[in-house]
Amino acid sequence: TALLSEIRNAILENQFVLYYQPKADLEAAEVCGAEALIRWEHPVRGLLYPDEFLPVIHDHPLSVDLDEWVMRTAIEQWDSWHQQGLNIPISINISARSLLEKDFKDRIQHCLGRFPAINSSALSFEVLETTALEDVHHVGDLMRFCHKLGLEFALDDFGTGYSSLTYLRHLPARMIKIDQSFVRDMLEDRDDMAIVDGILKLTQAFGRDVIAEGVETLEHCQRLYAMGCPKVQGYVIARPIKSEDFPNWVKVVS
Ligand code: G
Ligand code: G
Ligand code: NA
Ligand code: MN
Repeated sequence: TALLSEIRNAILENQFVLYYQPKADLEAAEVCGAEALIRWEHPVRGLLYPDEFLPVIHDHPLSVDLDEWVMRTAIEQWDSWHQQGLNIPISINISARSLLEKDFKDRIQHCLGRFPAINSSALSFEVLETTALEDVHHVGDLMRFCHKLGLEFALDDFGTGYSSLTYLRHLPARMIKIDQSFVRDMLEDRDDMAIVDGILKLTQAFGRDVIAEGVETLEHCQRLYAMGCPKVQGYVIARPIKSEDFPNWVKVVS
């Protein structure tokens, strides 16, 4: 389609940008990470969000090219912030297609090799739980491979994949991200609260780290903290921030 070639062109023309949403550790009272979220500065249509273009390249080889652009850009960003005195790990979202691509390991090593200054703990990958479940053994193997390089994985939108309980043991992701759909209504909805509580107990039993997504109010923060979930991401901390504004935001909240 026309949009496909427009996207291909937009990668070459550097029309994509990454915004960064902070992750907070309420216990340590610090910013413990930032998730890179892509946007398209379209020359005619203005700023476009992922839901307007990622579905077009779902499962298409272009999504691998875009992921590679994101990886390279996030590493450069980390390096630039590092030079400004910040040391904030960046996570990037990896598409299903990249993950299942045979040369993904080579791409990672190639990318890291081009930036010898980067500490591998500065970068981590987020993978949708539903994607990981498509090929648990392959993705589990990839996670182990990356862990040896020092790169960690997070299982994103956790709780939406239904098979969480049985498959978690085959997926050695360090971090579990509780899907925002459960977090949003947990204070009013007993079922959602039970799911959040269940995920927290599960991650604890499996020795994984956990963060709640889509946290919008202080009340949510207090409740999550009391339940043993001090890590939060969501509008209550900040909306996704432009890369050039990020260092100043960190300075203001620190
Ligand atoms: O803020 P937001 O609208 O950016 O993100 C919507 C969804 O798009 C998120 O659920 C996220 O999984 C996905 N997404 C955001 N940025 C990227 C990216 O750089 N690569 C991939 N593959 N997915 C992304
Ligand atoms: O699926 P993933 O978790 O990668 O995507 C995060 C998405 O959720 C992005 O679209 C981001 O802009 C959005 N988001 C982040 N924090 C909040 C929040 O507190 N509330 C809502 N409604 N959306 C959020
Ligand atoms: Na994601
Ligand atoms: Mn995410």
